[in-house]
Amino acid sequence: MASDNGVDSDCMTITRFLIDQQRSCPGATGSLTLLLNQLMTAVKAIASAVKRAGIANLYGIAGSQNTTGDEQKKLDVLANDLFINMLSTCGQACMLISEENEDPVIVPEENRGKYIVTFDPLDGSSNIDCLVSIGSIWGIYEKKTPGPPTKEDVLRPGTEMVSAGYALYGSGTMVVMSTGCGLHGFTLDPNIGDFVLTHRDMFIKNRGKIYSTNEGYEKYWDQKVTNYVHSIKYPEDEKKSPYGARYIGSMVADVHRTFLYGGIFLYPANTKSPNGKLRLLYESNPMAFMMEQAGGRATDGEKRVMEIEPKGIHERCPVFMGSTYDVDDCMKFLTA
Ligand code: P6P
Repeated sequence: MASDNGVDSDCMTITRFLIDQQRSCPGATGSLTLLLNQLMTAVKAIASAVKRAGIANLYGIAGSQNTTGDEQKKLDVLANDLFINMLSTCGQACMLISEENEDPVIVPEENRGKYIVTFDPLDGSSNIDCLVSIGSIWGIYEKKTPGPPTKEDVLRPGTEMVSAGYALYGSGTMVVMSTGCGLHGFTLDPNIGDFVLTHRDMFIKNRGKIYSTNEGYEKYWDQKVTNYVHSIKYPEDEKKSPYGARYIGSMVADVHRTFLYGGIFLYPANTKSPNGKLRLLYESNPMAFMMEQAGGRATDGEKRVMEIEPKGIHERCPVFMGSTYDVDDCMKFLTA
């Protein structure tokens, strides 16, 4: 409980929460806690840069392009540098997979640890200049093979992840993460410059009233996707009201709302993007890991996203995720 001067003398920070969780995880050495602490430093620095962007002239195109040809904005470059510098110097990671880097970043041998981190350092960056919420997404694997890290060490299904999380840079800054023991949300308290637990044991409703997708692409969708979306916009039962539509175009913001309010987020494959747009290793898998921890579902239209065997580190996949009953209803149309 906050005392008079707005500081809770017994606040549950992320670090304290992770140390508590570590105690109940046999064999935990504190290595993941140290890695996540460094990751939080990157997140706090990005949050500060996002808030200052307009004043500090961090908007605008940095001139370079990332692996998928997106124009890189200055904040994208800064966020990527922060993730790489914080994670490659903490002695807990051996390889980093970033949306912004064509090839894996191999940590110098003297700094290597046992974890592999996949991340999108600033997702939704096309929204930066209009102040719409953006985010960072990450997934963590433990390297299981001897010798120097290679791509094969991370081309594994999401079921082998040990942790996943996202940061949301919006009206406030939140981190939502899981280490496999439930999904928990932490809010940045500017009074102490640290994240404090505000959403313990997040669970998604088994059915919502919101669908979230870019309907501008309906022309390119498979008919089965159109049939599903039509079914929730024009319910057969006259007494049922249609689902509401909410789409921000920033995955972290759209999925965060889905966690809190329920419903379904979908980015289907379409004739322009035969595998969908979202990347498996550092967008869909981390979100799928967290969605299942929160009691939700995440599929690619056929199977669990986390069962996909990746072939490439920048591979894309279709995504249908959210409340179990909503995803199950959607799957009935997709598999009809
Ligand atoms: P579209 C942002 O560029 C992003 O990678 C995700 O954050 C978001 O969900 C998606 O693309 C939006 O894509 O095609 O609807 O603009």
